[in-house]
Order: sequence, then structure tokens, then C-alpha cells
Amino acid sequence: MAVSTRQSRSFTGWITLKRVAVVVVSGTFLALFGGTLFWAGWVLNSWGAAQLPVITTEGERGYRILISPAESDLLAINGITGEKVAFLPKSDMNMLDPSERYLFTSHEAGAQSGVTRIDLVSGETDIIIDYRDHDFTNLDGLLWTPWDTLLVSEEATGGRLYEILNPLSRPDEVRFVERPAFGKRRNEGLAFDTQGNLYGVNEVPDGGIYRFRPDSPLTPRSLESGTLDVLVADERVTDLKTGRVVARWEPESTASLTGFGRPEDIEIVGNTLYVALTTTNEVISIDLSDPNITSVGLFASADTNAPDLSGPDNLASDQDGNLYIAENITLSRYRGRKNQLWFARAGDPLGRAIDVELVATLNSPRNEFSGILVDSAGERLFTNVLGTDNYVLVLQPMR
Ligand SMILES: [Ca+2]
Ligand SMILES: [Ca+2]
Ligand SMILES: [Ca+2]
Repeated sequence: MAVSTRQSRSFTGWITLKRVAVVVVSGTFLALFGGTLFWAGWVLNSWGAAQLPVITTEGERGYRILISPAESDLLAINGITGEKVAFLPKSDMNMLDPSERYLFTSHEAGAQSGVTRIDLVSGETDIIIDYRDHDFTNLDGLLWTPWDTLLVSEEATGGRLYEILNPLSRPDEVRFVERPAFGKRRNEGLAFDTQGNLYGVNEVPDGGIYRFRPDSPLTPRSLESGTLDVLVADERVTDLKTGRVVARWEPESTASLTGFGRPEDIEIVGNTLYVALTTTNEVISIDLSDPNITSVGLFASADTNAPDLSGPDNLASDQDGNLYIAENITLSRYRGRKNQLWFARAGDPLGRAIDVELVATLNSPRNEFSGILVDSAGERLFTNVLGTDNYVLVLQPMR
């Protein structure tokens, strides 16, 4: 079960040049790390010169792309991506530990799945679990627990939930256990509420929204046993344009769950659970203030306040409770345009976003934004570029 430290972690595509700059030119990605300029050949392999720069930032707020300590003291990413590209493909979701020094990334790569850990100070990157340890498939959802373990779920039929018991340990000492009480399904988003209930989804076209109530909440035994509930709404979510819909949490064993348009990522802010519904172009909000009776409303949707939103997939909240929304690539391409990242301002008393603003457009047509995550200070927005390319970008909101 333990993972041995892999050899030859350095990526052979990196070469050293004695220059001082951070530039993106002609199909080559140059980044300064500690006074040394690196060339990332994998970018050159993946993009034609006409597709640069990596992304175009948009919107009134503005965003800087942080790619090196020379750009800002906020971040030191050394070889972020060279090593990940070299070892595990398909970087999907991201999670920070509470110290925000370590960035964990799941690799949803079928039978080659795993989880990597990047030390954002030293740049050291390790694979902490992967397919050589266990028959993982499509590792996806990532969530830090209140008792300092790391959950990872499989986005696959019969997908399992695992708990990594010591995610900050040496890679060869990392241990994990399966948590079958959470159920088996295609699960991407994971979130805890303040009572220690764990929420998830089944990512299929008519998928459900789930709540696991532990017998021993907020303890290391939380995920050993408990009750699984599903969300049952009085009306189809497609009827939401007129207002909020009453819904209830009922035990999975007795309820007939309500289907939603392929739920992907979820996010909890205060007493609100947000769920991205990819196929219906909606982000819904679910009130968690009552444990039994609730209501479901639209937060952002293509039919109301976000006309160009297409296939909302990943969600991230900032320190003010606003949401970033990343699109699914298949649906944005279906619309005949590039993949986009959005910012939705919260605060409307009815639970809708006040406005939904474009943040960035991905200029590489076969990739999507994925695994978006904002640090606690709101100074770093992490996003994977997932598809034919495979690396992390960090954006800094400018206020
Ligand atoms: Ca996924
Ligand atoms: Ca997914
Ligand atoms: Ca996804």
C-alpha cells in the first residue's frame, strides 16, 4: 500500500538559461525560478505559436498570471508542471493543506491515476499515491478533512472514496483506506458542512446530490459509518427560473432521488451548497440552514444571468463568498468557442449571482480550466490546464 519514492523526478525537457525574465514567446514558455530561466519543452510540443499566450484575461477586475517567484513573493513554483507531465497525466482537481504550503492534485487518468503533492515553497513534487499501489481509476474529487486527512474520490461507475491518512508524510510512508460507507458512484465534487456532513454527487446525466451524515462527525472515525441521504426536490430543476423549489433530504434507502443535469463540482459557502450542473448550464444553490427541509434555486445559469456560460464544471469560492466557475471543454467546444473561466459575485438576497463576469479565456483549444481553487487570502487562484496539455497556472486577482 505504501508508495516508494520514485526516481528521476526531474523532467528532461527543462534546460537552464542565464537570463532574467518571465516571457511567453513563439511557442516557448520561459519562466524565472530563483534567478534561473527554464524552458518548458512540453509547451512547445503542444501549442502552435499562433495559440499563445496561454490565456487571455478579461473583465474589470483584471488578473495577473503568476508563474514564478520573480513575479511575486506569493509563490514559488519550481518545476510545477514538468514533473507532473513527466509522471502522471490529466491533472484534474486541486486542494491545499491548511498551511497552504502543499498543493495536492488528482490525476484523472483512468488506470494511470494518482495524487501528486507540490511543496509551493521548495518546489519539490511527489506522487503520494498512484496506480502502482492499488487499482485506482479516475481519481478526481479532493478534500482536506477537519481532522487533517485527505479524501480522494473516483469519477467512474462504481467509483470509490479513499481517505489518505497521512498526506504530508514521506511518499513511501503514505497510507490510505477505502471508505465504502459513503457509497459508490461517479463522484467529482466533495464538501463538508460545518456539522461535519460530507456532500457528493453522481456525475451522470440524471445524477443525484448526496449527503453522508457520520455517526461520529468531525472525528477521525467520521467516514467509517453513517447515513446516506439524497436530495429530493418537489419540481425538476429546469423549472427553477421562476424562483426557489422546495426540497428535502431523505435516506437513500427509502427515497427516490431527484435527477440533475450531470452534477460535477460542489462548493459550500456558509450555509449554502453550490452544485455545478454541466448539461443544463446551471449552478444551483441549496440552503443548508435546515437539516431536513431545504430549497433549491439558481445561482448562475445560461437562461438567466450568465447567457454565455456553457457547461459549468468546477467551482471555487473566494474569501468573500463569491464563486469562480470553470467550464467543461466538451460543452464550450459544442458552442464553437474556447474554454472560459467566470467570476460570479454573490450577495443577492434571493441567492442569485449579482453578476457573472468573464475572467479568462483559454487559448489552447483542446484544453479546459479544471481544479480551480482560491487560497484563504484570495491572492492566488490555482487552475489546472487539462487536456492535451497538463500543468498548473496561478492567477492573482487585482483589485
Ligand atoms: Ca473529473
Ligand atoms: Ca467530471
Ligand atoms: Ca470536471
